[in-house]
Amino acid sequence: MSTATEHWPGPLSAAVSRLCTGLQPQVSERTAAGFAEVLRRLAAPLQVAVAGRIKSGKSTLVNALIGRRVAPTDVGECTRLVTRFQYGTVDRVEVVFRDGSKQAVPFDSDGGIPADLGVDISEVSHLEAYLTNAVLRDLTVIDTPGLGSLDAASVKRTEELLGTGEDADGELDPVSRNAVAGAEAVLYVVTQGVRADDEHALAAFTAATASREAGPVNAIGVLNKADTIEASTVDGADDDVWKAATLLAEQQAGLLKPKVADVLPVIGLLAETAESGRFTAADAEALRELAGLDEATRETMLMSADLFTSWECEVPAGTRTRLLERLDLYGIRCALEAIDAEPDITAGALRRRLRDASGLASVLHRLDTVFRARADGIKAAAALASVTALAHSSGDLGERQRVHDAIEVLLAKPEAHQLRVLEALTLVAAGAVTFPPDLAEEVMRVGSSTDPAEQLGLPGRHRRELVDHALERANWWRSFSSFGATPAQSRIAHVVHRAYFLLWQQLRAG
Ligand SMILES: Nc1nc2c(ncn2[C@@H]2O[C@H](COP(=O)(O)OP(=O)(O)OP(=O)(O)O)[C@@H](O)[C@H]2O)c(=O)[nH]1
Ligand SMILES: [Mg+2]
Repeated sequence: MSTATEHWPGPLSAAVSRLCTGLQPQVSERTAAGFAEVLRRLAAPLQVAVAGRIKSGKSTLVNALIGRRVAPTDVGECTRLVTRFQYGTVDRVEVVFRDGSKQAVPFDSDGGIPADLGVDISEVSHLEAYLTNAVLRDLTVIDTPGLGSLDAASVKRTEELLGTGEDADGELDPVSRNAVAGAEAVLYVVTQGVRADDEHALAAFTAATASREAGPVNAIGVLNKADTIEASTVDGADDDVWKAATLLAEQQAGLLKPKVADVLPVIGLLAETAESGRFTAADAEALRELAGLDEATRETMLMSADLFTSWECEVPAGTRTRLLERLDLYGIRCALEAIDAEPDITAGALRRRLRDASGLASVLHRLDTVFRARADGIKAAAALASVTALAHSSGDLGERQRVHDAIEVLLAKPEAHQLRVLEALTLVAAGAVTFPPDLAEEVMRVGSSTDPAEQLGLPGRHRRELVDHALERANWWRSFSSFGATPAQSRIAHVVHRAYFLLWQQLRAG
């Protein structure tokens, strides 16, 4: 296997891969097999699990992210299974059985994974879907089964399933497999009804990441089904659904932090419909007809799903049911308002309006800044954790020492500094090391972006200003680390100082 940087998400992952290849001849066969798996995962796209409670809209969101209605939603046995969506040159789906054997399954007539597979589900480990969709080139999306309050056993099942992952050929023993298992990042789906301190909801989260720590570095939350929030019940929302959703998402973030970087409101259903080609010209026409109804009829119909489909009107009931399934009442209302404002709006423009209303763009942006931009650090950290766990479980003290030493050498390199920043950020976010609020915020900011201006909290400013500011903060954190700080704070201050210093060097050179 080549270790050229372009095969890895970045310089740190490349360094970790060199560490693995270098150590392989010096460790037991069993550990070496584990390293091979670590190497394979390092070169693969970042694995993001979509986790959360039963029926929170995980699969719907997966479809929105991939831009294709491929994950079965609502009913069917597949919603009980882990499905891994990864990039492939030809669309295909495989059932992977517990014994490691595989069987291809055909897509259904709509191009989705069939809700029922026609195989003995108790024998199934998970599904592998290979799709040509470009998003999957640098993100593997894992749909997980929903976990309900009476469903504690599912936690273990998800853990197991994610653990087996692609390694279905049985080369690894269970301990090694567990050491390299788990998604590297999590998109955690909550809905209004879910309390953030619900232990089952959090169990789902832990299950998705298996042996790894989830935190602000590799996890974001979404408050899904924002459209179903009763705005009048939320203080300060002024009867505005999106405002209510934003307020509730902030509350959830307060409860869930530091488990996640942020909680964003989203309407998965609208996002799915707008992104997966499910919104057609015929839908737009039907909406235009509905927009033409008199105000009183319209308002009555929009009062409930029942009234919407059963009320006497020219648009056929079947068409209305279809609209309801794709947009729900909130989406329909959005569309009607868009048509009111611009009667000649095209179907394409209407679709974009619905996409805008779904909040998907912010989720994608966060995925980019939290996950994709950090893929190098996240993957390298996950790989190092696996390497450490593998060495630890080998029982050979000499081997453990060799691995330990190699990791020490790696951590001393400048490219490894981002690991220290991620570590520091996690400690601060978790409250394990406390700082005054403004300093804590600064630590989070430095570690939560790869864009220098954003890291410095000076978006849009001139580079000259950024250079000066980076140096000023580097100096400040250095003196803070030497004077004024507790030992724990001092360690973090040192990391922040160096981050600013490296940033200053980079800005000055660039
Ligand atoms: N109104 C509304 N409905 C949604 C939204 N997202 C998903 N749904 C609906 O909620 C139902 C469940 O969605 P799924 O995507 O299957 O949920 P899930 O979390 O994957 O469910 P399990 O895998 O069975 O746990 C479906 O009928 C979706 O259409 C949303 O944002 N708004
Ligand atoms: Mg599902």
